[in-house]
Amino acid sequence: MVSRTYIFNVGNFAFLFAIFVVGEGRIKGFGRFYDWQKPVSDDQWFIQKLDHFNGADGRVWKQRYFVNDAFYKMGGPVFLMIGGEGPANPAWMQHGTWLTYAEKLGAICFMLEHRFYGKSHPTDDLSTENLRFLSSRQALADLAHFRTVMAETQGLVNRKWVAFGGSYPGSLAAWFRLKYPHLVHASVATSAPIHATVNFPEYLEVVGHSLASENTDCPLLVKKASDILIEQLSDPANYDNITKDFNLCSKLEIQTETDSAYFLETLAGNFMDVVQYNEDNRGFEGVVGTNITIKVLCGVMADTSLGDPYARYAAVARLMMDTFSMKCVDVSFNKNLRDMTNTSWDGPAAGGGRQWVYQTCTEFGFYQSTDSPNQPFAGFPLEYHVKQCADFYNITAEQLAASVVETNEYYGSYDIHSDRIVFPNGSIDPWHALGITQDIGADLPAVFIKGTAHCANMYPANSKDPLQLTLARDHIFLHLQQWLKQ
Ligand SMILES: *[C@@H]1O[C@H](CO)[C@@H](O)[C@H](O)[C@H]1NC(C)=O
Ligand SMILES: *[C@@H]1O[C@H](CO)[C@@H](O)[C@H](O)[C@H]1NC(C)=O
Ligand SMILES: *[C@@H]1O[C@H](CO)[C@@H](O)[C@H](O)[C@H]1NC(C)=O
Ligand SMILES: *[C@@H]1O[C@H](CO)[C@@H](O)[C@H](O)[C@H]1NC(C)=O
Ligand SMILES: CC(=O)N[C@H]1CO[C@H](CO)[C@@H](O)[C@@H]1O
Repeated sequence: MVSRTYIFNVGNFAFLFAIFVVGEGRIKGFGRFYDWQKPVSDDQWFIQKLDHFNGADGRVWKQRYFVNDAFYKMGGPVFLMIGGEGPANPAWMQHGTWLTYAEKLGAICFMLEHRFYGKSHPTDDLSTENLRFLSSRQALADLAHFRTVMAETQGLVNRKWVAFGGSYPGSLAAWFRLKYPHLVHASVATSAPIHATVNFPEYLEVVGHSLASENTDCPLLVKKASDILIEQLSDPANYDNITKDFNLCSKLEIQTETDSAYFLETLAGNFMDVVQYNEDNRGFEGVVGTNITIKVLCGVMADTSLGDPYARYAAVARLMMDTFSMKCVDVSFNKNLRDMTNTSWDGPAAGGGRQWVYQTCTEFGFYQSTDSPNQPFAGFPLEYHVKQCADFYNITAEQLAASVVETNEYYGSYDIHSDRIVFPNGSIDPWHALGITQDIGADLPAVFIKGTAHCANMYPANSKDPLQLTLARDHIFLHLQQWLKQ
């Protein structure tokens, strides 16, 4: 699960949860279903329908999945990790808290890659025409079909299936239980945004609070820096200096509001990424830069030896570039537009950017705008995000608004009528603002973890984890244990 930083040079997208592919490692092989000599992180392929909602369309494609039956005990449950808006990372078949649960409960573990991400290509390309087969509803129907066929072919019909997911797949885990209760016994829906909304200004409010939790001056310094920068942008005479200060790949050009919004969002993205993943144990996924934390960024912002807040903001940008071994940062919106409209599977945004932004334009919104006065950033308002739906996919603001309303009608938003779903969330994570952070009922519990970021409870335990995180993992396990007896 990569931050946005991996897929794009610098994060310009609301990547909730993308996934790194690391090729390393083998886990114990299979005795039962597969050639035991094969490493279990080998790609497996499932024949899937293209369109679940049109019986007259018989087209099929191959969906990637992984299996690990090292912990399976006859009669044990089946764990299904739901893939999200990036390639499914086989590292999760070897690491992660869900495997600790699997070991204790004797579960067999599957992970299904989400359609249109990674190697799961339902169509020849990513044309807007083809992307109409990309939706959470189709993805849930993929899960249902996978679950049904695997149960029959692998002798798992009478087993209890448990769905896991973090971030957008966390929402899918909750909705899978909600919409297909006969197929899924229980779900762990981590850091799941379950309310769709076109505008999501609360995201940056939480980023501000999370920075303040480190140092109350930190968001104020960021605001000062952002204000100075915006003032500088008003005079093209400053562009040479800005280009140098922020190590831009080519001379800054601001011709439209979109150009400046894209530039400012790119710089704010440094803070958004770090806050979203603060101190999460993501090293096993091959993620670099996990030592860049809120503490580090706020340390730079408070360092008077670096100059004024503007100079410190530039120092943060350079620190991020060094960390990710980038020579320079590209802030040209026109280049981004070319990348995002490239429909090839080899294209520069095919790692997930083109697909995920399409899902935001047709289902969720989730636009992290600067529209709230109670946050430190400025310059990338809702209109800027909404316009991209038109620029990239010819989707109007009216279509976007209507589809977000429909998403909430279909899934019920916060009004979840179900049971056996647990909703872990982290207080530092900006996404908790759209999540379930208070128990809906005894069988729909929230686990709100003070001080942790996005999906913290899913990563492997670490001796440095705060006590409340360890307790949260145990708490989730107790729910599962109890539910599996029902
Ligand atoms: C650009 O930076 C240099 C060196 O810091 C400074 O002397 C110069 O005045 C700046 N230019 C503008 C237009 O502010
Ligand atoms: C983070 O780790 C990298 C590599 O281990 C190191 O080069 C870098 O100095 C560290 N950065 C900080 C801010 O600790
Ligand atoms: C799309 O991206 C691929 C791979 O980078 C490139 O070869 C191709 O020329 C691009 N297509 C367009 C239309 O730019
Ligand atoms: C954009 O969509 C409208 C209908 O919403 C259609 O009339 C128009 O041809 C489309 N334009 C492109 C470039 O696809
Ligand atoms: C901020 C917030 O919503 N806090 C709630 C989180 O969930 C717990 C229950 O797990 C509530 O007690 C908190 O009030």
